[in-house]
Amino acid sequence: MTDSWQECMNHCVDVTKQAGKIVREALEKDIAVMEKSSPTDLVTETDQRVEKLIISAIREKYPTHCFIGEESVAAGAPSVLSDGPTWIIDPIDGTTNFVHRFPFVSVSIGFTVNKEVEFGIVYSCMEDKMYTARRGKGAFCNGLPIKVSGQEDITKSLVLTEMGLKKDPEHFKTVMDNIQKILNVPVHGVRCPGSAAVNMCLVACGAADAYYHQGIYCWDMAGGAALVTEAGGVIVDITGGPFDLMSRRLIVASSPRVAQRIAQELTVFPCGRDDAG
Ligand code: LIP
Repeated sequence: MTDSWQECMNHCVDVTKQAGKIVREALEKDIAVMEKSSPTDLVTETDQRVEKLIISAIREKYPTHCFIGEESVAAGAPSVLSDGPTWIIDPIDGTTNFVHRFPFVSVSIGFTVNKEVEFGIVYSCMEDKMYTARRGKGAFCNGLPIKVSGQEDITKSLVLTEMGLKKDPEHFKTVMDNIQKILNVPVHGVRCPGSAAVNMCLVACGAADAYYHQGIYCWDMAGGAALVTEAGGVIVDITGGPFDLMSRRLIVASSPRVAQRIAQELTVFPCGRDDAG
């Protein structure tokens, strides 16, 4: 029996390659930067162009499928996850990195059916690394299998997070306090690479042992989520409970033990939901 989602995944890899080529070419030219919700929430003409290209190339082949795209939602499209086949797209994850040519910039696409991630593709454009993961079939980087470190000891872990959400001073203080708590566990170190999707791929390939974040979006998480689980890692809610793709928060880790130990340290703050309307 043909696996129709595998056909979608093959198409997704082709489309992601085209998108990645545009991002790489744009890095060679002047980048005009626009602000979205705040002076630190950036968007470029390339984000918008790449999202349009991805959606039109997929819609042409799969006209009945649904889409949630970062720039489409910014322009007013709904962000609701249905049971139907849904493509969740971040055309440039790490836009601030892109603007500064800081080398973690990715195109991230996750594909869900019945609200479950079937596959995820993350192309780290400047590193030229194509990460792919299909449910039940493993995770790969440029075609070679990858796996998490398997680290169980938080005190031997390298932990990733981001300092994103700065608009609300109280939340920002919690973000900084949480980093301090994790550093005090102690861990080997904390890093903020600037692209949620790349962060998940770094955990998936064992270069880091965990990543946590409150205040991101489903398009930052969907592609990388498949990579982490297929590489043998875990993905849970920031509280340590079950992961919810629309909850805007997550912990991914090399082992359940490291994930739960991080959850134990973190103070949770309300960051809304993607599907809150
Ligand atoms: C970004 C994330 C990054 C986070 C930023 C932002 P974008 O996504 O990948 O990790 O710190 O606040 O959400 O906006 O570049 O797609």
